[in-house]
Amino acid sequence: MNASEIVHHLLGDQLHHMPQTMTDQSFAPINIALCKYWGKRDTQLNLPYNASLSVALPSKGAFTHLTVIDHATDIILFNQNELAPHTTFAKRLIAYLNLFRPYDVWRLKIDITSNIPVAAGFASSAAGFASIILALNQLLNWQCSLATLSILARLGSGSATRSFWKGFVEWPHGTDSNGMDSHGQPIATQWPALRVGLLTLDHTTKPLSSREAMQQTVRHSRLYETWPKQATQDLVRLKQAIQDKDFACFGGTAENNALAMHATMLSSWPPICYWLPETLAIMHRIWQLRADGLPLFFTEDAGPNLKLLFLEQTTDLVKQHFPTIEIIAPFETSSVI
Ligand code: 2P0
Repeated sequence: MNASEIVHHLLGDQLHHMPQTMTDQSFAPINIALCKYWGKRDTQLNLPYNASLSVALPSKGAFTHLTVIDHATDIILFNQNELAPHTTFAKRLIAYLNLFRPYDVWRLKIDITSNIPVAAGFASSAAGFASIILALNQLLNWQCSLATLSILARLGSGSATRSFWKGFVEWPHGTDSNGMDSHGQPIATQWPALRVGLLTLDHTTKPLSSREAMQQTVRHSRLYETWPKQATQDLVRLKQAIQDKDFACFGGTAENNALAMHATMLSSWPPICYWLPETLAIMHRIWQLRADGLPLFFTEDAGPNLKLLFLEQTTDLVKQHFPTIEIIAPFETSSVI
């Protein structure tokens, strides 16, 4: 099935629902991958070669507000700025929305607000597409399960699959060619002492999108063939480490997984390198601090910024070493999704 057929299969008669006039604000958090999604077995349905695992940051993400408008075209606002219809993101978003209105032409004002830097490796598209599908579910009264919404969000962006739950979320690669078994699944175990520190080294938009980088790596990196095997092993180790609250294994596996993903990018041709000199300098500082006894690890996505992984009891030390860090407690009970 193609994306349109998947939508028909999952929503059926609900595709005839007419929208209410507006939605309340729908929010979805960003998720930080500890075992990365890197490479697609199906580029249209965003089906991955390997399973991945993330942790949600409940206070960071995207808010979407939808309003039905009497207008010839959709209007897209991103952080209060209107996007021109010919921009890459606007075209991608409108093509995505068209999947959900095959019978009736209604136009929307799509008002998205994000409290994270966009396209700088902070998983902004995941939160964006997840919040959009949550808003559509509300606007069109689909009453879909989160698993179904996760599949529908995947059609917009793969990593959005994991942005529907608090805490740790696994995204199995699945074996079904239509991807019906490839959606987010929450992991019940909590880890209240876990801390994620966002270290923003650069705010600028990345020159190559993660979508393009992923495709180029699959096609042109000789290291890529080792990647799904490593990711499969890392996922098992991470789940066990979460279960055992074994932070050394957890942090070490996550860091190694991120570096292995970047190794596939560096070994593609032409090479892809998201690291800045500052990124590498911070990596060396973390390795030195770890050698000196501080249990501190990092992960990095398709951008130069680092996410530090540590435990509550080392917060003051981490702040001393990295004064600009923004610290999130993913399992804090006051953080509401
Ligand atoms: C992840 N990333 O697991 C990995 C790690 C970036 C590095 O998922 O093409 O924007 O929309 O499915 O979801 C970013 O890729 O790609 C991503 P598409 P997406 O978080």
